[in-house]
Amino acid sequence: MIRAFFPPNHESYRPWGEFDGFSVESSPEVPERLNIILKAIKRQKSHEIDILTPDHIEKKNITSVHRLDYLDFLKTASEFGKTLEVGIPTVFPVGKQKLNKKLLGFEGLLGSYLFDTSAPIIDSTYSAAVESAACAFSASKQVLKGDLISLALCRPPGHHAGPSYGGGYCFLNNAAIATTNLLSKIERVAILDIDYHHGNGTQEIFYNTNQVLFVSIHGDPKVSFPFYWGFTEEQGAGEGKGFNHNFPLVEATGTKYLRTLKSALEIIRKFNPGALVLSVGLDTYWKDPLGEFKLRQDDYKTIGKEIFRLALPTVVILEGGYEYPDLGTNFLRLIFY
Ligand code: Q9C
Ligand code: ZN
Repeated sequence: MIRAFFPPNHESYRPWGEFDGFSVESSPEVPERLNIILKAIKRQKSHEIDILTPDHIEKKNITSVHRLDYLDFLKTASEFGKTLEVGIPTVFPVGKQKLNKKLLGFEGLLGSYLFDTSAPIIDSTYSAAVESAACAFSASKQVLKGDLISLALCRPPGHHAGPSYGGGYCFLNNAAIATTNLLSKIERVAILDIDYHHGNGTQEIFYNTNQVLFVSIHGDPKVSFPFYWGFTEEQGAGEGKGFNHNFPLVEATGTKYLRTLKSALEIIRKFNPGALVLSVGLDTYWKDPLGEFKLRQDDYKTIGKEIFRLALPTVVILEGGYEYPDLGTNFLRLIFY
């Protein structure tokens, strides 16, 4: 039996929108995304999947990844959001040396904790982010208890969130929270991030450690969000040097993608990890409004087959994917190939 954790109140979080360079657009990171995946899971009969709500996550299991001041900011800003309607940064402290956050007002805090306009603070932001993180944490607990695979149907997503910042629809790094929990019992954990966008937050969180291998296949940052991260040159630092691998691609089709995936999986095998955290984004789909890759429905089966040939205990974390109704079926194709 496979356990899938979902955040029971995720529908209360409907992000307001984002500035995309020309105009304010409504956000594609909507409750319907998760509902369509849940529906697809309930419809399928070939595997027994238990859909569960996560246990409460303790604060210490979030602050093991995120700085306390950032967590406090999310909480207070969300409370503020009850009266303010929406908090979105418009001015960023680019070039400002030694930023003393204690001096900042609300607008200043927004611009120093959020790196783009896509992660709005509304009253439900904090509770939704914590529930989503709880899903990842619960899924990782199950794998530590012996489950071979456990699913965290996270919403909002997490891989763009760093130690003290959010952005790209993300607030808390669900994959990093799961990984950190796995590290309490497992010496080496590999993270494979197959979302269309580079998982800059996850990369930064584990950049200096050799206990976590981070491998990502994503749209080339020259033309793709988050633009400042995801280059091949970023290979880790200090003890973590050589434990970060980026595979930026321009307009990949299935064949090109599969070739890259095989190199990525070879690196993971050599690392010989005790567990895998799989950050799954389905925005690599040809119909996705955000991604520029051209993956087809059947490609997800091949991708799943290749990944699960690693035969590692795996925590699956949902990241992006904005085309529905195929979102749910593509997710299932990847997991059950
Ligand atoms: N007009 C994830 O997939 N900006 N995040 C997109 C579209 C933000 C993607 C602009 C993209 C964030 C988890
Ligand atoms: Zn994405």
